Amino acid sequence: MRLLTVLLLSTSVVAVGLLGFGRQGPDSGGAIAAESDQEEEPAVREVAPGEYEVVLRANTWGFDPGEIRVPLGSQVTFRVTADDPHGFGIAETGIAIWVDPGSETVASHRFTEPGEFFYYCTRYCGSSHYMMLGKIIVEQ
Ligand SMILES: [Cu+2]
Repeated sequence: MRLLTVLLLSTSVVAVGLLGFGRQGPDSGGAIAAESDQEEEPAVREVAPGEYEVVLRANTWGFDPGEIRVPLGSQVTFRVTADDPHGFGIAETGIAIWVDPGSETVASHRFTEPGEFFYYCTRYCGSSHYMMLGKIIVEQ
């Protein structure tokens, strides 16, 4: 009986850990998934001084756009949609989200270091999953 309890408890811990996977850390602006009927075309636009919005689409196997340029210090909000189940992550920012077809997932980050930051799929999606890469260039 005691062994069974230990097994059940450890299984629960693993399950909670798995449920948490794919969500992002608290300092990245939160992730919100919302149903969306209309998909906007991929774009990068300045919505206010120093604030950018990226409409990003994940597909098999790539991202559109595949390259984004923003000035140093920009607050960037990523609105991510997908044609198939995919993910979106940027290691240096703590952003690691999952994206499902038919919904939009939003994550935000302020880029305070210049350089190149790669984004990638965070959810195994098939043989070319590891090819799903894009690049953000933060210009000084
Ligand atoms: Cu993938």
